[in-house]
Amino acid sequence: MTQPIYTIIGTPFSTFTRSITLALNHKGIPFTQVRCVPHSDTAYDNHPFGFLPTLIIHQIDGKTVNLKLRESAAIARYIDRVAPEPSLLVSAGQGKAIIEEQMWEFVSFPAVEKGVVKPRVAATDEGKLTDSAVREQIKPGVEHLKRLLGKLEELMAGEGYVFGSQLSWADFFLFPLLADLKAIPEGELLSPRMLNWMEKMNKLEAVKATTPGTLSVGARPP
Ligand SMILES: N[C@@H](CCC(=O)N[C@@H](CS)C(=O)NCC(=O)O)C(=O)O
Repeated sequence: MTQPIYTIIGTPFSTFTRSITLALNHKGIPFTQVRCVPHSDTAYDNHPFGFLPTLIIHQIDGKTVNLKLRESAAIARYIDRVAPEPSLLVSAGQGKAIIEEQMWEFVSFPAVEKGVVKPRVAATDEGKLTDSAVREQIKPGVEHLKRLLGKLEELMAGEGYVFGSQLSWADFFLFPLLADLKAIPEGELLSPRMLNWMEKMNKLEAVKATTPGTLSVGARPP
């Protein structure tokens, strides 16, 4: 069997990495995944700041290049260019999009992981605090996240995917974050609209293929 021409550097536990592997799976692009955590030697070997993910493009037009592409937005643009179909872009008029670039507003929501999911998981794994003590500790993050989720929902179409009937990068960037959130007690913040959307997402083959190794099934990195 020939080796895939793409390698993704990053643990399946990483939400940005999962956004990219969701798209690779959805578009039927074979890849190898190297599981590592941010700021590990492997991460630094492939990314100047030790972040995840990096996409290694081994060949271009049959020529070996082993090019390292960093930043998930850059990787998404590359994937769209080499594999435009099935499209993950939205057109003006889809869902609440007035212009197509609004889709890219959905690529980064640090409030989910930094303020809530990471401290909750760290406290749970440490096992020293009661649930109510953890809740007290992360209260400001939870309040902030509550407001963010409300605003996010206002930007989403009333039903279906983030932009209605068209599955897009917005879904693939948002889903890993909210799937993690759903796995912890603060998942109670998710509204019926968000939960319906997640149910729809869970039916996708790409979501099923990228679930192992994530917090949503209780895994830990790498
Ligand atoms: N802007 C980067 C962000 C990637 C990112 O934050 N990845 C996380 C893992 S999901 C990471 O490497 N975090 C390390 C850190 O924040 O120090 C991208 O879009 O690729």
